[in-house]
Amino acid sequence: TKVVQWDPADIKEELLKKYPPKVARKRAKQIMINEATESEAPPEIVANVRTIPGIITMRGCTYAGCKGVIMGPTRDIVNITHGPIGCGFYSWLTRRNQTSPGPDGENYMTYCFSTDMQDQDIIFGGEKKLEAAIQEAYDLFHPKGICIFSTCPVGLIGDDVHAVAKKMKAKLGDCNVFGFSCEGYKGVSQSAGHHIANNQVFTHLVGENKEPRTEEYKINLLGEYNIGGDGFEIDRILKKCGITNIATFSGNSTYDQFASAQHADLSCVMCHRSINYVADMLETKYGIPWIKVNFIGAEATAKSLRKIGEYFGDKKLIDKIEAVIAEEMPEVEATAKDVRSRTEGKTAMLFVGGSRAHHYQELFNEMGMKTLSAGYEFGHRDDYEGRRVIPDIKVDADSRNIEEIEVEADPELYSPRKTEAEIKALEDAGYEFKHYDGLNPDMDKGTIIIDDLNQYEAEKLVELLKPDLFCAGIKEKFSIQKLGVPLKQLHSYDSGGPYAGFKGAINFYKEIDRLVGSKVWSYMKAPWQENPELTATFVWE
Ligand code: CFN
Ligand code: HCA
Repeated sequence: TKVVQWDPADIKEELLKKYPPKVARKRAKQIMINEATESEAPPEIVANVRTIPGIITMRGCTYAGCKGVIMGPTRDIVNITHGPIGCGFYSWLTRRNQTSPGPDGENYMTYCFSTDMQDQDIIFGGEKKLEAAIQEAYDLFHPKGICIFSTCPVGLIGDDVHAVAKKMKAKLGDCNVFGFSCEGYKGVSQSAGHHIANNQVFTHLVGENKEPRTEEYKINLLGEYNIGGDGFEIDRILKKCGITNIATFSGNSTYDQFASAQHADLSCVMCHRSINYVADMLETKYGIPWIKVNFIGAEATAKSLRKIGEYFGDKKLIDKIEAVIAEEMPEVEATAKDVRSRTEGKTAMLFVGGSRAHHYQELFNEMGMKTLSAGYEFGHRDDYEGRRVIPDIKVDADSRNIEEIEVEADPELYSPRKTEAEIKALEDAGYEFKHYDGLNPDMDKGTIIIDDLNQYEAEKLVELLKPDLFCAGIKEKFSIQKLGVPLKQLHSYDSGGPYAGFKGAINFYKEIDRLVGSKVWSYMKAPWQENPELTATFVWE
């Protein structure tokens, strides 16, 4: 075991040292030493702002957030990318969102639909080609829905995907066709794409299925995408407890699930970042309240189930939930105890999207591992600081303008950076807050929280703090492993998973035990690290 002595302020300084002054000033606001005391508001972190040009960011684009993340996991909608083939190709199941086609067998997820834009379409316009693509998809599959996703060139040349969708919907009659203005450049990251997808799916699909539902304990599971089969494990647990999942947004989902979401009694929000807009709109339009849940980590899973039980307040359900927890936990605890003898005290860093950098710390805690540094690619301030909302914020459900929703909330009340005393004063004045904790309050004092980490800083952090494990995505994987540190992908899970729920926790413990226990990483030396002369010998004859 190695002991690393470091002062977080020095680390921050080291990270910024190489930057030109203007860049350093900007990045300094996105690198935060977590040092809030109980009485004061935590230090502010700047998030959801443009990446400085020239920096190699870990982020993706708005199209990725809309098409790949929110709509991608729905199996019986044909998703057509209007754009050059690369955009469709790179979002073709690389996220490892799994599906089970069910008795109807309808599953279009394995296909990659694209209009394959060419020079000619850029010059003369691509609307006719898009129309033909919709017709072709309809003739081949007769799907319930066809969605169209705009890539960067679509916005630049001005193709009107909404007009084409409207025309084709009227022409086809029995197929819901709608489009998304989710051009890659539309926002600073994937996050804007989530918002656009939330608005459109709510406007065009939720509420379509009027048939009432008669099951007990009806929930929607929001922000769960069935990566590596996580959603299957959560569904197994919910079913065992007797809870009915009406609609998952959007892991292994179907058109009809979305269309029936308004029949649920409660929305359970797993990834708040990507789907909070639907949660709020379901609450405003249909009066369905939402609670925050997290099924990453066995303890977190048990806590979330109890929260659902508490909401319904029915003894039959509460008893069933306790019985399920009691049945599932022994195996989890036995595995945790076994791996802990080897993982206790090991260190990790997590830099992932907009919620996993937070959620996965639960699993590491259960293994006795410590998170030294973490951050989101595109989280907003509420994901860092926790969110406190007054439940009656007005949301314009039909809005296509992604700015409107945030502006309508009173920015003063919406601010997550209130001190405990300020919150108390507002509560005394009659405001009821719904809140949950963000990444910062859950991390230790003195840990380093970094928004929109980039390649340079990632390598520097590893060099300085020498963690036992780095968690990020495919773009980071090999550069970090070349530094001799194992990288676990927390997006695609490499080839593993599920990691959610009870069975998932067991899988994760075993996988991380293997990774941090392997000796192979200490052999990872580049030739010039073993023989420094190799770098500098050059003989001039
Ligand atoms: S599955 Fe989710 S959990 S939806 Fe979001 S913020 Fe991405 S695709 Mo990658 S793994 Fe990641 Fe989260 Fe929510 Fe995934 S942390 S970056 S846009 N994400
Ligand atoms: C996306 C999808 C992604 C990328 C993962 C990665 C995913 O952002 O477009 O960088 O490894 O989870 O598949 O986040």
